[in-house]
Amino acid sequence: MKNFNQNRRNILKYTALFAAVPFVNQLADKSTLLAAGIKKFSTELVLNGDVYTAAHWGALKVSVKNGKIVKSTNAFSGMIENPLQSVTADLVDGKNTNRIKAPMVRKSYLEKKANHRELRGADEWVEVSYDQAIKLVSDEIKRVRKEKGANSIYGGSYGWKSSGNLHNARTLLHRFLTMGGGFVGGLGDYSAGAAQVIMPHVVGTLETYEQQTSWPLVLEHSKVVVIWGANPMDTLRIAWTSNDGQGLEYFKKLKESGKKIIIIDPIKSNTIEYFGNTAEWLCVTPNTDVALMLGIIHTMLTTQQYNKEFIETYTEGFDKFADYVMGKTADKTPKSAKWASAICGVSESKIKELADLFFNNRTMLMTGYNMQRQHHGEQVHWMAVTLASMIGQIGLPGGGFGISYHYANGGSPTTNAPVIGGITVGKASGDGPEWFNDGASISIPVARIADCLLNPGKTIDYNGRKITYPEIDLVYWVGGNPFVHHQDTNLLIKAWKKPSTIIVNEMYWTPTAKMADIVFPITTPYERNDLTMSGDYSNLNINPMKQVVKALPNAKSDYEVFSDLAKACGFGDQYTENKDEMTWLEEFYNTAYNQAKKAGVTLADGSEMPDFETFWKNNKPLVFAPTPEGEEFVRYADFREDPILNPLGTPSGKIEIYSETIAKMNYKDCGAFPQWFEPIEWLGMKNKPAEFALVSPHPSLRLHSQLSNTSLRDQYAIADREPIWINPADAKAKGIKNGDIVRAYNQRGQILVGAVVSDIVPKGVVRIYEGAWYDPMDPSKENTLCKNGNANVLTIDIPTSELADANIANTALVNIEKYKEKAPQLTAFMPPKGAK
Ligand SMILES: Nc1nc2c(c(=O)[nH]1)N[C@H]1C(S)=C(S)[C@@H](COP(=O)(O)OP(=O)(O)OC[C@H]3O[C@@H](n4cnc5c(=O)[nH]c(N)nc54)[C@H](O)[C@@H]3O)O[C@H]1N2
Ligand SMILES: Nc1nc2c(c(=O)[nH]1)N[C@H]1C(S)=C(S)[C@@H](COP(=O)(O)OP(=O)(O)OC[C@H]3O[C@@H](n4cnc5c(=O)[nH]c(N)nc54)[C@H](O)[C@@H]3O)O[C@H]1N2
Ligand SMILES: [Mo]
Repeated sequence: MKNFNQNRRNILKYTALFAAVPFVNQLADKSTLLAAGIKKFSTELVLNGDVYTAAHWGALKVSVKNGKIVKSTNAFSGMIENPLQSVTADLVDGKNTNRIKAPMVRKSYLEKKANHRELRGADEWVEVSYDQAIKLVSDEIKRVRKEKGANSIYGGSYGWKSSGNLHNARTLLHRFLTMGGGFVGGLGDYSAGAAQVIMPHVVGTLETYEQQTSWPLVLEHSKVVVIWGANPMDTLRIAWTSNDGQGLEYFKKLKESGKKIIIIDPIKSNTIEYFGNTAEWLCVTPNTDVALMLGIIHTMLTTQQYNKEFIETYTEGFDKFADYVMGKTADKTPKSAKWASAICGVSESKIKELADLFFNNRTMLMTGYNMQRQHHGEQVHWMAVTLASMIGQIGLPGGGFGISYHYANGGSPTTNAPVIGGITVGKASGDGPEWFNDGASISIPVARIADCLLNPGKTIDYNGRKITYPEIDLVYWVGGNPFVHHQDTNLLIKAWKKPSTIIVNEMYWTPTAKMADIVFPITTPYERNDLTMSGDYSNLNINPMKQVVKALPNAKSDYEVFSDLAKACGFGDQYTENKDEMTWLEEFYNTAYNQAKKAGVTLADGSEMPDFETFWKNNKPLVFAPTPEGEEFVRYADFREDPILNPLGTPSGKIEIYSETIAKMNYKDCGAFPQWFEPIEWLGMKNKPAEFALVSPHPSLRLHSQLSNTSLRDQYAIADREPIWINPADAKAKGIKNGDIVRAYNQRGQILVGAVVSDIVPKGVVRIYEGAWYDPMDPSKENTLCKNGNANVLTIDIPTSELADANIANTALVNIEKYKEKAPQLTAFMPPKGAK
């Protein structure tokens, strides 16, 4: 799902660098940890000692005593603390871990009851043998494929799974479904679904997952840094491959730099708390950043303080956009600072001040993704690029815009590391850009899943083309948690009743596992061997992911499950290529090893990259050094230098402030240039359906729903529920006190949450982090209360626009009231009926 700018990487020469390496710290424990009696690629477990592995939250050193995990820390010392790294033991077997202990099937499904679909989530479960489960699933997949075709099997299976280049759950599923004859896949992602579709029209690349102007240059050259709708001190705790930890270190340096730092966010985020008086917080009304940007742009136009030369040389169609800004188009409304202020809540004088500040100083606009996970989310980054174009510093060191500084350590200089291999889908046949290509026969935008299940045959618009929903009869989900991540849970429950069969591979009894018909118990990453790189943009490390503890008796890796399913379907050898776990890992490693040998790449300390046997035996991450090119990388420098020789990948080769391509699509909810559209629900609307704006950002002490079932929850749960942050004035008006249980509700559903009364949220706004495990009070009833506080019970399941069809998780209004009934017992972390 995420693919990083390989082109950019490839043009960076493999240069060995022996100079000082920033933030490449020493291994926490230098002693080489040898398990007793290592043979070639020994997979014998360390019963007492330290084992190195890695997760989304970074390279880990896990201490084991008598075969049990006793401690887990960063593999490197001296890094900013990341609490997510401390709970490995809980993930294997803690108080709330809630592991799936055996293959299980829902009773009425097993008994082939006619109404069995109605009972999803409310049924009893029955344990079956592994062989029985394999037969049941393979027979059913064969049946559905034969009777209804490949396009009735949904394998989009969106989700963050675990790190690791072999035990890559989603790719393993796709490999199985591709080799079996095809499936329906998912387009795009939940993270940046709107930005990644609009940006190629505007700047010719995805932009969202690409290397940013390097941090050393930002620290050296930027005078003003704007952290716009981003909360990097929380979101940089994780990365798609594995976190290299550098982003947090760079933001710390930024804090200490004395630069002018502005953070624009409706909520006083942990990043704003962290920056304290070294930054200025601008509190903006949720969903109104486009208006704020327009106010700044209008000011620049009226004062004529904008870079006309840049606009002329490097952009397309500014005039048409300027007419809109000045009120010369149909709406006849100048988007003045005054106009903007009335919408976004930032004062007129502040808006004017920003226009002046940005134009007269080297300014870096660092935007997050939240603002585009909103209705008309396409407009935000398009407008930000337009604003940056008027400032005119795109392509200069420390100037312009950056969409990924807050995510996966964008801006950490790229190293000379060779890249390890990974499991692939096999023969793929998609028609999108490479990273969309998951081997699917056809694909639907990921966030349209409920709409697709409910409306087979419906045709939707998507980025200039039409997609007709197939009729899905079987869903196979691995490595994702749609009953937490998808908007409007109650609608998803209805949609989920449509297919004949739903299969889920999971480690835990998550809400999604509970909503399945058949579940396979999966090993945690600490119960299998793997490899991963860290630093999605830096490629700083190659990490061994050594098995830390013995696997639960019935748990299998996704690889084993799909290998056995492939065998049962008659293509086992093709699936496994007759390789076992360690053979694959050796092959993946050797891809990198051979590259390193060929290019003369060494490790950061100048030593040779070890062969696989030595690497595995040594049991520690390899560290590579940034290249000079990586450290001096300026995004769009080549385009700025020569826009004719180095045009962008847009039709005009320039930054498209006006897009003829989009104009031709004729969409009512995405025009030919960026503009302000009123969101479907927001605080400034007439006849509000509910009182408060709900902001549901990413949790600081979890990765979405992952780590919910660990002791970290003790640090944030209020009255055993997900917290809701409420402004003191609002709490007072509703008679809600700190620690009270609150019912948050709207026309879509209702949830219980625990009150945190705090002025970090402004009046009229409440915050509930995404990621709480959905926990229905009575799963047999419609619109039942979620006892644990999953924000998505309240969010809206419509697309951003016909262009990107991305989710709008962060556009919703809700009501709140003190919950006066007896607090129901939480069951989110308990197995369902029939399961141990
Ligand atoms: N309201 C609201 N909703 C949102 C968002 C928001 O901002 N607000 N953000 C959205 C975004 S950006 C995202 S990316 C999504 C995230 O949504 P998800 O990616 O679905 O969230 P995770 O909690 O990471 O779910 C991963 C699941 O995979 C399981 N898993 C981990 N490793 C393995 C493995 O090896 N094998 C198998 N079989 N399973 C494994 C985990 O136990 C977990 O249940 O949420 C979206 N939803
Ligand atoms: N610890 C941790 N880190 C993560 C994740 C996680 O679950 N936990 N998830 C990862 C993933 S998959 C993704 S996609 C990224 C998500 O990265 P983002 O989407 O950037 O993260 P969010 O937390 O959703 O939002 C960032 C900030 O935007 C603010 N915000 C909300 N609404 C508005 C608005 O209308 N205007 C403005 N200006 N600001 C607004 C929020 O209050 C929050 O402080 O994070 C990644 N990092
Ligand atoms: Mo995401």
